[in-house]
Amino acid sequence: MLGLAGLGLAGCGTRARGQQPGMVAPAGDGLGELARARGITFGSAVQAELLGRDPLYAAAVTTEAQLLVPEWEAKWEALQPREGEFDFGPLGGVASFAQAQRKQLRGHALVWHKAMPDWLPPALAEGPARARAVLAAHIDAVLGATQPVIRDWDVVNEVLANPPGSRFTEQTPARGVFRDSPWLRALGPEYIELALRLARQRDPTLRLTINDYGLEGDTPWAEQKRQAMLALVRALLAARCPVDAVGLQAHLQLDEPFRPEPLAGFIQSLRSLGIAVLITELDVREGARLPPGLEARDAAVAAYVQQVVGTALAAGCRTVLTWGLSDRDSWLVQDPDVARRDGQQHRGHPLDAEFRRKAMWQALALSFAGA
Ligand code: 9MR
Repeated sequence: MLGLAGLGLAGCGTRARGQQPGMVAPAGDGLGELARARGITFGSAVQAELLGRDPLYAAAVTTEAQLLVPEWEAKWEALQPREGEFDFGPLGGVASFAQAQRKQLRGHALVWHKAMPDWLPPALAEGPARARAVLAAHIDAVLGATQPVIRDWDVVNEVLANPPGSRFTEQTPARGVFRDSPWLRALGPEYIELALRLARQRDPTLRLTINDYGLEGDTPWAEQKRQAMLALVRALLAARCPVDAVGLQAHLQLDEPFRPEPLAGFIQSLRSLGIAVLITELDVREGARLPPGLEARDAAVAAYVQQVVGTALAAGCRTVLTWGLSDRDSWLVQDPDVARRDGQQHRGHPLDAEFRRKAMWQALALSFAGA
Protein backbone atom coordinates (compact mmCIF):
# COMPACT_ATOMS: atom_id res chain seq x y z
CA MET A 1 0.00 0.00 0.00
CA LEU A 2 1.66 3.20 -1.15
CA GLY A 3 -1.04 5.51 0.17
CA LEU A 4 -0.57 9.25 0.28
CA ALA A 5 3.21 9.01 0.39
CA GLY A 6 3.13 7.04 -2.83
CA LEU A 7 1.22 9.86 -4.48
CA GLY A 8 3.74 12.43 -3.39
CA LEU A 9 1.33 14.15 -1.04
CA ALA A 10 3.35 13.68 2.12
CA GLY A 11 4.81 16.95 3.29
CA CYS A 12 3.36 19.06 0.52
CA GLY A 13 2.81 22.68 1.45
CA THR A 14 -0.36 24.69 1.21
CA ARG A 15 0.66 26.45 -1.98
CA ALA A 16 0.42 24.41 -5.13
CA ARG A 17 3.42 24.08 -7.35
CA GLY A 18 3.19 26.80 -9.95
CA GLN A 19 1.18 29.19 -7.80
CA GLN A 20 3.16 32.38 -7.35
CA PRO A 21 2.43 34.68 -4.44
CA GLY A 22 0.41 37.69 -5.42
CA MET A 23 -0.79 36.13 -8.65
CA VAL A 24 -4.21 37.39 -9.55
CA ALA A 25 -6.81 34.88 -10.64
CA PRO A 26 -9.43 35.98 -13.20
CA ALA A 27 -12.12 38.03 -11.52
CA GLY A 28 -15.52 36.66 -10.63
CA ASP A 29 -16.76 33.26 -9.73
CA GLY A 30 -15.36 30.38 -11.66
CA LEU A 31 -17.44 27.70 -13.39
CA GLY A 32 -16.81 25.36 -10.47
CA GLU A 33 -18.45 27.73 -8.00
CA LEU A 34 -21.34 28.50 -10.33
CA ALA A 35 -21.95 24.80 -10.84
CA ARG A 36 -21.65 23.98 -7.17
CA ALA A 37 -24.37 26.50 -6.34
CA ARG A 38 -26.70 24.30 -8.42
CA GLY A 39 -25.53 20.99 -7.02
CA ILE A 40 -23.35 20.26 -10.04
CA THR A 41 -19.66 19.44 -10.08
CA PHE A 42 -17.58 21.10 -12.79
CA GLY A 43 -14.00 20.17 -13.50
CA SER A 44 -11.31 19.71 -16.11
CA ALA A 45 -8.53 17.48 -17.29
CA VAL A 46 -5.15 18.81 -16.19
CA GLN A 47 -1.49 18.16 -16.94
CA ALA A 48 0.93 17.95 -14.01
CA GLU A 49 3.74 19.45 -16.02
CA LEU A 50 1.76 22.61 -16.84
CA LEU A 51 0.42 22.91 -13.29
CA GLY A 52 4.04 22.88 -12.16
CA ARG A 53 5.51 25.43 -14.53
CA ASP A 54 2.76 27.71 -15.87
CA PRO A 55 1.19 30.11 -13.36
CA LEU A 56 -1.51 31.25 -15.80
CA TYR A 57 -2.58 27.66 -16.39
CA ALA A 58 -2.53 26.85 -12.67
CA ALA A 59 -4.54 29.98 -11.88
CA ALA A 60 -7.20 29.08 -14.44
CA VAL A 61 -7.54 25.59 -12.97
CA THR A 62 -7.73 27.03 -9.46
CA THR A 63 -10.44 29.49 -10.48
CA GLU A 64 -12.60 27.38 -12.75
CA ALA A 65 -12.45 23.72 -11.72
CA GLN A 66 -13.65 21.87 -8.62
CA LEU A 67 -12.74 18.41 -9.91
CA LEU A 68 -9.52 17.45 -11.67
CA VAL A 69 -8.74 14.46 -13.84
CA PRO A 70 -5.17 13.76 -14.93
CA GLU A 71 -4.98 13.90 -18.72
CA TRP A 72 -2.12 11.39 -18.88
CA GLU A 73 -0.62 10.83 -15.41
CA ALA A 74 -2.94 7.99 -14.35
CA LYS A 75 -2.67 6.01 -17.56
CA TRP A 76 -0.89 2.69 -17.54
CA GLU A 77 2.12 4.06 -19.46
CA ALA A 78 2.63 6.69 -16.74
CA LEU A 79 1.97 4.47 -13.73
CA GLN A 80 3.69 1.22 -14.68
CA PRO A 81 6.30 2.03 -17.34
CA ARG A 82 8.16 -1.22 -16.62
CA GLU A 83 6.49 -4.33 -15.33
CA GLY A 84 6.25 -4.25 -11.55
CA GLU A 85 7.82 -0.76 -11.31
CA PHE A 86 5.20 1.81 -10.40
CA ASP A 87 5.81 5.52 -10.77
CA PHE A 88 3.33 7.72 -8.94
CA GLY A 89 5.44 10.84 -9.43
CA PRO A 90 3.48 12.60 -12.21
CA LEU A 91 0.13 11.63 -10.67
CA GLY A 92 1.46 12.89 -7.36
CA GLY A 93 1.99 16.30 -8.98
CA VAL A 94 -1.71 16.49 -9.84
CA ALA A 95 -2.71 15.11 -6.44
CA SER A 96 -0.57 17.66 -4.59
CA PHE A 97 -2.15 20.50 -6.53
CA ALA A 98 -5.62 19.08 -5.87
CA GLN A 99 -4.93 18.78 -2.18
CA ALA A 100 -3.44 22.27 -1.86
CA GLN A 101 -6.35 23.85 -3.77
CA ARG A 102 -9.02 21.62 -2.19
CA LYS A 103 -10.08 20.09 -5.48
CA GLN A 104 -11.50 16.63 -5.96
CA LEU A 105 -9.71 14.12 -8.18
CA ARG A 106 -11.01 11.41 -10.47
CA GLY A 107 -8.98 8.64 -12.07
CA HIS A 108 -8.48 7.93 -15.78
CA ALA A 109 -8.06 5.14 -16.86
CA LEU A 110 -7.34 1.66 -15.47
CA VAL A 111 -7.91 -0.24 -18.72
CA TRP A 112 -7.45 1.36 -22.16
CA HIS A 113 -6.10 0.23 -25.51
CA LYS A 114 -3.87 3.33 -25.75
CA ALA A 115 -1.12 4.78 -23.55
CA MET A 116 0.09 1.25 -22.85
CA PRO A 117 3.75 0.79 -21.94
CA ASP A 118 5.73 -1.20 -24.53
CA TRP A 119 5.91 -4.30 -22.36
CA LEU A 120 2.13 -4.63 -21.90
CA PRO A 121 0.74 -5.78 -25.29
CA PRO A 122 3.28 -8.65 -25.57
CA ALA A 123 2.52 -9.65 -21.96
CA LEU A 124 -1.20 -9.77 -22.74
CA ALA A 125 -0.50 -11.80 -25.86
CA GLU A 126 1.09 -14.52 -23.71
CA GLY A 127 -2.37 -15.75 -22.79
CA PRO A 128 -5.33 -15.29 -20.48
CA ALA A 129 -3.64 -16.35 -17.24
CA ARG A 130 -0.85 -13.82 -17.75
CA ALA A 131 -3.33 -11.12 -18.81
CA ARG A 132 -5.42 -11.67 -15.67
CA ALA A 133 -2.32 -11.52 -13.50
CA VAL A 134 -1.02 -8.23 -14.92
CA LEU A 135 -4.47 -6.65 -14.68
CA ALA A 136 -4.90 -7.76 -11.08
CA ALA A 137 -1.41 -6.52 -10.14
CA HIS A 138 -1.99 -3.12 -11.74
CA ILE A 139 -5.39 -2.59 -10.15
CA ASP A 140 -4.09 -3.77 -6.80
CA ALA A 141 -1.13 -1.38 -6.74
CA VAL A 142 -2.87 1.62 -8.31
CA LEU A 143 -6.08 1.53 -6.29
CA GLY A 144 -4.05 0.83 -3.16
CA ALA A 145 -2.10 4.03 -3.75
CA THR A 146 -4.95 6.25 -4.92
CA GLN A 147 -7.68 5.10 -2.54
CA PRO A 148 -7.27 8.03 -0.14
CA VAL A 149 -7.66 10.69 -2.83
CA ILE A 150 -9.48 9.23 -5.86
CA ARG A 151 -13.05 8.07 -5.29
CA ASP A 152 -14.13 7.69 -8.93
CA TRP A 153 -12.15 5.91 -11.64
CA ASP A 154 -12.70 5.28 -15.31
CA VAL A 155 -12.20 1.56 -14.86
CA VAL A 156 -12.58 0.76 -18.54
CA ASN A 157 -12.17 3.31 -21.31
CA GLU A 158 -13.43 3.11 -24.92
CA VAL A 159 -14.31 -0.58 -24.92
CA LEU A 160 -17.02 -0.20 -27.56
CA ALA A 161 -16.21 -0.33 -31.27
CA ASN A 162 -17.24 2.44 -33.61
CA PRO A 163 -20.15 1.16 -35.67
CA PRO A 164 -19.42 0.55 -39.35
CA GLY A 165 -19.96 3.64 -41.48
CA SER A 166 -19.42 6.02 -38.58
CA ARG A 167 -17.58 9.26 -39.18
CA PHE A 168 -15.28 9.06 -36.17
CA THR A 169 -11.69 10.01 -36.80
CA GLU A 170 -10.60 6.61 -35.59
CA GLN A 171 -11.93 3.66 -37.56
CA THR A 172 -11.77 0.80 -35.09
CA PRO A 173 -11.52 -2.84 -35.86
CA ALA A 174 -14.36 -4.54 -34.04
CA ARG A 175 -15.40 -7.88 -32.66
CA GLY A 176 -19.13 -7.52 -32.52
CA VAL A 177 -19.91 -4.39 -30.55
CA PHE A 178 -16.56 -4.46 -28.78
CA ARG A 179 -13.39 -2.74 -29.86
CA ASP A 180 -10.68 -5.12 -30.97
CA SER A 181 -7.80 -4.48 -28.57
CA PRO A 182 -4.98 -6.37 -26.84
CA TRP A 183 -7.32 -6.76 -23.86
CA LEU A 184 -10.13 -8.22 -25.93
CA ARG A 185 -7.76 -10.56 -27.75
CA ALA A 186 -6.32 -11.82 -24.46
CA LEU A 187 -9.50 -12.27 -22.45
CA GLY A 188 -12.53 -11.69 -24.65
CA PRO A 189 -15.18 -9.18 -23.48
CA GLU A 190 -14.88 -10.67 -19.96
CA TYR A 191 -11.94 -8.35 -19.34
CA ILE A 192 -14.49 -5.60 -18.72
CA GLU A 193 -16.24 -7.57 -16.00
CA LEU A 194 -12.92 -8.72 -14.56
CA ALA A 195 -11.59 -5.16 -14.27
CA LEU A 196 -14.80 -3.96 -12.57
CA ARG A 197 -14.84 -6.86 -10.12
CA LEU A 198 -11.15 -6.44 -9.26
CA ALA A 199 -11.68 -2.71 -8.68
CA ARG A 200 -14.66 -3.33 -6.40
CA GLN A 201 -12.73 -5.95 -4.44
CA ARG A 202 -9.74 -3.67 -4.00
CA ASP A 203 -11.72 -0.56 -3.05
CA PRO A 204 -15.31 -1.43 -2.12
CA THR A 205 -16.64 2.16 -2.03
CA LEU A 206 -14.96 3.43 -5.18
CA ARG A 207 -17.28 4.68 -7.93
CA LEU A 208 -16.71 2.46 -10.96
CA THR A 209 -17.19 4.26 -14.26
CA ILE A 210 -17.30 3.03 -17.85
CA ASN A 211 -16.12 5.83 -20.14
CA ASP A 212 -16.62 6.16 -23.89
CA TYR A 213 -17.05 8.58 -26.78
CA GLY A 214 -19.42 9.05 -29.68
CA LEU A 215 -22.55 8.65 -27.56
CA GLU A 216 -24.06 12.14 -27.89
CA GLY A 217 -25.04 12.86 -31.48
CA ASP A 218 -28.18 12.38 -33.53
CA THR A 219 -26.64 9.96 -36.01
CA PRO A 220 -27.27 6.28 -36.73
CA TRP A 221 -23.81 5.32 -35.46
CA ALA A 222 -24.16 7.26 -32.21
CA GLU A 223 -27.51 5.55 -31.68
CA GLN A 224 -25.90 2.15 -32.30
CA LYS A 225 -23.20 2.97 -29.80
CA ARG A 226 -25.78 4.12 -27.23
CA GLN A 227 -27.64 0.84 -27.66
CA ALA A 228 -24.40 -1.11 -27.31
CA MET A 229 -23.59 0.77 -24.09
CA LEU A 230 -27.05 0.09 -22.68
CA ALA A 231 -26.75 -3.59 -23.59
CA LEU A 232 -23.32 -3.76 -21.94
CA VAL A 233 -24.56 -2.15 -18.73
CA ARG A 234 -27.64 -4.39 -18.63
CA ALA A 235 -25.50 -7.49 -19.16
CA LEU A 236 -23.11 -6.44 -16.39
CA LEU A 237 -25.96 -5.80 -13.98
CA ALA A 238 -27.60 -9.11 -14.89
CA ALA A 239 -24.29 -10.82 -14.09
CA ARG A 240 -24.22 -8.95 -10.75
CA CYS A 241 -21.06 -7.22 -11.85
CA PRO A 242 -20.44 -3.91 -10.05
CA VAL A 243 -20.78 -0.77 -12.16
CA ASP A 244 -21.86 2.66 -10.95
CA ALA A 245 -21.53 5.22 -13.70
CA VAL A 246 -21.16 5.87 -17.41
CA GLY A 247 -18.92 8.69 -18.61
CA LEU A 248 -19.93 10.44 -21.82
CA GLN A 249 -16.68 11.84 -23.15
CA ALA A 250 -18.50 14.42 -25.29
CA HIS A 251 -15.70 15.20 -27.72
CA LEU A 252 -18.30 17.05 -29.74
CA GLN A 253 -18.12 17.89 -33.43
CA LEU A 254 -20.14 20.77 -34.81
CA ASP A 255 -20.60 18.86 -38.05
CA GLU A 256 -22.51 16.16 -36.22
CA PRO A 257 -26.28 16.69 -35.92
CA PHE A 258 -27.64 16.95 -32.40
CA ARG A 259 -31.15 16.61 -31.04
CA PRO A 260 -31.94 16.53 -27.32
CA GLU A 261 -34.31 13.55 -27.31
CA PRO A 262 -31.91 10.69 -28.15
CA LEU A 263 -29.33 11.83 -25.60
CA ALA A 264 -31.92 12.56 -22.92
CA GLY A 265 -33.57 9.17 -23.46
CA PHE A 266 -30.22 7.41 -23.20
CA ILE A 267 -29.29 9.17 -19.97
CA GLN A 268 -32.70 8.46 -18.50
CA SER A 269 -32.42 4.78 -19.46
CA LEU A 270 -29.07 4.54 -17.69
CA ARG A 271 -30.37 6.35 -14.63
CA SER A 272 -33.38 4.07 -14.42
CA LEU A 273 -30.87 1.22 -14.12
CA GLY A 274 -29.30 3.03 -11.15
CA ILE A 275 -26.31 4.24 -13.18
CA ALA A 276 -25.02 7.80 -12.77
CA VAL A 277 -24.05 9.69 -15.92
CA LEU A 278 -21.14 12.13 -16.17
CA ILE A 279 -19.79 14.29 -18.97
CA THR A 280 -16.10 13.49 -18.69
CA GLU A 281 -14.11 15.02 -21.56
CA LEU A 282 -16.09 17.86 -23.13
CA ASP A 283 -14.51 19.79 -25.98
CA VAL A 284 -15.63 20.82 -29.44
CA ARG A 285 -14.21 20.43 -32.90
CA GLU A 286 -15.46 23.07 -35.29
CA GLY A 287 -16.79 22.16 -38.69
CA ALA A 288 -15.06 21.99 -42.04
CA ARG A 289 -16.48 25.38 -43.03
CA LEU A 290 -16.00 28.09 -40.44
CA PRO A 291 -18.36 31.04 -40.13
CA PRO A 292 -16.58 34.36 -40.70
CA GLY A 293 -14.96 35.93 -37.63
CA LEU A 294 -14.11 34.66 -34.18
CA GLU A 295 -17.34 35.92 -32.65
CA ALA A 296 -19.50 33.86 -34.98
CA ARG A 297 -17.28 30.81 -34.51
CA ASP A 298 -17.42 31.09 -30.73
CA ALA A 299 -21.19 31.61 -30.82
CA ALA A 300 -21.63 28.40 -32.84
CA VAL A 301 -19.49 26.42 -30.37
CA ALA A 302 -21.38 27.92 -27.44
CA ALA A 303 -24.82 27.19 -28.86
CA TYR A 304 -23.92 23.55 -29.48
CA VAL A 305 -22.41 23.14 -26.01
CA GLN A 306 -25.42 24.70 -24.35
CA GLN A 307 -27.73 22.29 -26.13
CA VAL A 308 -25.72 19.19 -25.26
CA VAL A 309 -24.83 20.12 -21.68
CA GLY A 310 -28.29 21.56 -21.03
CA THR A 311 -29.85 18.32 -22.25
CA ALA A 312 -27.56 16.19 -20.12
CA LEU A 313 -28.16 18.26 -16.99
CA ALA A 314 -31.92 18.25 -17.53
CA ALA A 315 -31.76 14.46 -17.83
CA GLY A 316 -29.98 14.17 -14.48
CA CYS A 317 -26.25 14.37 -15.23
CA ARG A 318 -24.56 16.09 -12.26
CA THR A 319 -20.87 16.17 -13.23
CA VAL A 320 -19.30 17.99 -16.18
CA LEU A 321 -15.61 18.03 -17.03
CA THR A 322 -13.95 19.67 -19.99
CA TRP A 323 -10.86 18.08 -21.53
CA GLY A 324 -8.68 21.05 -20.65
CA LEU A 325 -9.82 24.62 -20.02
CA SER A 326 -8.07 26.57 -22.75
CA ASP A 327 -7.66 26.17 -26.50
CA ARG A 328 -3.89 26.43 -26.06
CA ASP A 329 -2.94 23.07 -24.57
CA SER A 330 -5.48 20.72 -26.06
CA TRP A 331 -5.16 17.53 -28.09
CA LEU A 332 -7.43 19.42 -30.55
CA VAL A 333 -4.40 21.46 -31.57
CA GLN A 334 -1.70 18.87 -30.86
CA ASP A 335 -3.09 15.67 -32.36
CA PRO A 336 -2.60 15.71 -36.15
CA ASP A 337 -5.70 13.56 -36.65
CA VAL A 338 -8.01 16.17 -35.18
CA ALA A 339 -6.11 19.47 -35.61
CA ARG A 340 -7.43 21.76 -38.32
CA ARG A 341 -5.60 21.76 -41.62
CA ASP A 342 -6.63 25.28 -42.67
CA GLY A 343 -4.19 27.17 -40.46
CA GLN A 344 -6.88 27.83 -37.85
CA GLN A 345 -7.15 26.26 -34.39
CA HIS A 346 -10.30 24.76 -32.94
CA ARG A 347 -11.89 27.07 -30.36
CA GLY A 348 -13.58 24.29 -28.44
CA HIS A 349 -12.78 25.14 -24.81
CA PRO A 350 -14.23 27.61 -22.32
CA LEU A 351 -11.05 29.77 -22.37
CA ASP A 352 -9.17 30.92 -25.45
CA ALA A 353 -5.45 30.40 -26.01
CA GLU A 354 -4.76 33.49 -23.86
CA PHE A 355 -7.00 32.14 -21.10
CA ARG A 356 -9.77 34.67 -21.71
CA ARG A 357 -13.32 33.49 -21.15
CA LYS A 358 -15.24 32.86 -24.35
CA ALA A 359 -18.85 32.31 -25.30
CA MET A 360 -18.43 28.62 -24.42
CA TRP A 361 -17.63 29.68 -20.84
CA GLN A 362 -20.92 31.64 -20.80
CA ALA A 363 -22.77 28.68 -22.30
CA LEU A 364 -21.59 26.45 -19.46
CA ALA A 365 -22.45 29.08 -16.87
CA LEU A 366 -25.93 29.44 -18.37
CA SER A 367 -26.41 25.68 -18.50
CA PHE A 368 -25.53 25.40 -14.83
CA ALA A 369 -27.82 28.31 -13.95
CA GLY A 370 -30.70 26.63 -15.77
CA ALA A 371 -30.20 23.26 -14.13
O1 9MR B 1 -5.60 14.43 -24.45
C1 9MR B 1 -4.83 13.26 -24.26
C2 9MR B 1 -3.50 13.40 -24.98
O2 9MR B 1 -2.76 14.46 -24.43
C3 9MR B 1 -2.74 12.09 -24.86
O3 9MR B 1 -1.60 12.19 -25.64
C4 9MR B 1 -3.59 10.93 -25.35
C5 9MR B 1 -2.87 9.60 -25.15
O4 9MR B 1 -2.60 9.39 -23.79
O5 9MR B 1 -4.83 10.88 -24.68
C6 9MR B 1 -5.60 12.06 -24.80
O6 9MR B 1 -6.77 11.93 -24.05
C7 9MR B 1 -7.73 11.01 -24.54
C8 9MR B 1 -8.38 10.37 -23.34
O7 9MR B 1 -7.41 9.77 -22.52
C9 9MR B 1 -9.43 9.35 -23.75
N1 9MR B 1 -10.40 9.94 -24.64
C10 9MR B 1 -9.87 10.67 -25.78
C11 9MR B 1 -8.85 11.71 -25.32
C12 9MR B 1 -8.32 12.51 -26.51
O8 9MR B 1 -7.59 11.69 -27.37
